[in-house]
Amino acid sequence: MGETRPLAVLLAYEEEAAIGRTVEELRRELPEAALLVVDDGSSDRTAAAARAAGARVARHPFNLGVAAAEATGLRYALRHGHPAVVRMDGDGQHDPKSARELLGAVERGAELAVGSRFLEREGFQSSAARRAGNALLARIVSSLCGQSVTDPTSGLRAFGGRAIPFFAERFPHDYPEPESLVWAHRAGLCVEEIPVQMRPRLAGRSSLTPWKSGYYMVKVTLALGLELARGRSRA
Ligand SMILES: Nc1nc2c(ncn2[C@@H]2O[C@H](COP(=O)(O)OP(=O)(O)OP(=O)(O)O)[C@@H](O)[C@H]2O)c(=O)[nH]1
Ligand SMILES: [Mg+2]
Repeated sequence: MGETRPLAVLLAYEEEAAIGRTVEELRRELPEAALLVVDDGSSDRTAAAARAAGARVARHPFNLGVAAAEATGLRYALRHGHPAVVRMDGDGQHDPKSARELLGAVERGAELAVGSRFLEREGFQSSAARRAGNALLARIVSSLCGQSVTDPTSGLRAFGGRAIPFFAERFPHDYPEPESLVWAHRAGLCVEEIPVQMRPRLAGRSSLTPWKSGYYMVKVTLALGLELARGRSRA
């Protein structure tokens, strides 16, 4: 209790090659934040590398997925009284300066601030196929939320106010980002997109193989379709 610092939560799965440098950069460039690495049951030396670089580590005994790891970070923040949380990738793709901007938006009243690569279209833009998938999801999520959303798959996001207990208690399964925007909107949370630049991963391998990307699109589109049906049945 009594923590006044924001908390940076780094999600990491099999990131032994990148997590050390990511932690070191964050400690240097975002010294105002406390730091937690959530190691989601990695079989490599992710947890040890994060600790060696000076991070506190919460470790899942087996792999539970990004959504559960995000909730672990938010529960930690609630328990320790952190007023704001910024979630970042453990592979160095997210710039600490952008994290600071998202935390600034939370300080000004946003409850969920999402870093968008596509508002100013600068920095690492991902592959053409993934941009196309993102554009499709952006159209669906924008129409469900009645608010323009340009980067619904962004994992660089900050939480404050009611969004911390809300997403500590419930989370969409598998890939939570697009669905969680719809949930936040329905709960009346203040959601804001902020332009950010991302970078290529520092080292290691992407968890998203072409097969998994296909699964991602089908699963998330179906989940958003269910959200649409739920919204209609409530109306
Ligand atoms: N908690 C948790 N984190 C994961 C899991 N899979 C990947 N991650 C982390 O989530 C972040 C994003 O995953 P990436 O594999 O880099 O996916 P991406 O950033 O969309 O893809 P690239 O641009 O190719 O790096 C990274 O920090 C990973 O370590 C998982 O099963 N559980
Ligand atoms: Mg990545």
